[in-house]
Amino acid sequence: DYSQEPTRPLTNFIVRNHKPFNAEPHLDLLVNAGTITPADFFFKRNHGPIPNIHFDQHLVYLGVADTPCNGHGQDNVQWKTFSMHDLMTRWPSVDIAASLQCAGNRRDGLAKVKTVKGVIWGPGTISNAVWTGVRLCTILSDLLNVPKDLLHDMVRTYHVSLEADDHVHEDCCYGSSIPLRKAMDPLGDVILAYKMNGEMLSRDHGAPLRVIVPGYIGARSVKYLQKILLQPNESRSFFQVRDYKILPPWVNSDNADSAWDSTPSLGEMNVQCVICTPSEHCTIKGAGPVSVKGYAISGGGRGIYRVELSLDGGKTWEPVDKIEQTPDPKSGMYWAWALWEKKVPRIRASDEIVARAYDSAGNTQPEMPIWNYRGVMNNAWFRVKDVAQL
Ligand code: MTE
Ligand code: MO
Repeated sequence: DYSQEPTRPLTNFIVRNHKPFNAEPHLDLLVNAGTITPADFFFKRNHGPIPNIHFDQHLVYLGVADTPCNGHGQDNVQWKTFSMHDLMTRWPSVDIAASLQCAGNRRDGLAKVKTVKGVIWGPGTISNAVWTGVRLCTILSDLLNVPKDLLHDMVRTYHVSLEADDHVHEDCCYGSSIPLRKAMDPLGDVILAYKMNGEMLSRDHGAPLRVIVPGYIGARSVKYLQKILLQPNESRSFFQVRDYKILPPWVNSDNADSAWDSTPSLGEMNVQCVICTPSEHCTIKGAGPVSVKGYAISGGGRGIYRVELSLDGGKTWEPVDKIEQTPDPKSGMYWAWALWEKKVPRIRASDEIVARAYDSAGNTQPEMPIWNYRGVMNNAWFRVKDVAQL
């Protein structure tokens, strides 16, 4: 039922779907909005109608299962609950700046190679915000009466199933899981967030409560959070086991069934780099130098240490002039994107502008798109052609 959707500033966005609402900001607006993306420019990715959850009545359920389970309707779990008021008063809150990037960012590049399944996103399905909330590890250590030693043991094999209070057609609700080791890592910065950029979460972005899993694909940052279950297996939600996987290139719609189970679910992001301005087929007025701007990011908190630009389709490269990326002041991890810039003297119509990044582990990007049926994690060199400077 889409009769209660929030209103959105549509002019900032390229709308890929209205029901469910899926939209990415125009790239020039995204990069010019600065390091912290205001909600009005922040991409929006939904699998169903936006739920209307009553802040005061919302309860989050928390439990531990000792046998593998599917997460839905677990009778044998002793649930604990906390309200939004509990969350905001019982535990200290922290601010974490982190980017969310959909695993389907740049799916359009893979769709050009061969048919893919999914929303055909361009390169704007990423944004960065400061999230305020409570560390998941604080809540788990405090509320669950699991002895410290046992929790320490569970960290090696357990998962945290995260379920939403919404309705989607693929499954009973949106759900996902992350390894318990990520949730319990005090430097992993996983939080249950109720504020975005200093304001209470909007409905589009998960009100009243969402998970933020820094360094991971956006799909793990579950919005409208209702259930948290520690379990010995990964979530069996559609979104964990039948989606968000890089299926091998020989797998397509006919033979995907058997490949899903043998392919791991995505967690950490790969290295990504996009040119936001100038855009393909644009005309720049004036003969002066052109400022080429974009973003870059990697997964797992790895920083971007180099961004390179080519004007000749990737034959020769030069470093960009400036890369701005700030690590989290407490953990030292790079959860937030890097914005970069390079001034080039001029751009000729025959130039092909290409960008690529390297992260602190030396990971970089493939020259050509690597096709996969779900069209995820496309991080091929980013190319901009046909820019005219008059
Ligand atoms: N959580 C719920 N409950 N429902 C959803 O559809 N989409 C996921 C994730 N969490 C989703 C969700 C995906 S795929 C992404 S990329 C991010 O939320 C998008 O977050 P945003 O809409 O705040 O940008
Ligand atoms: Mo996503």
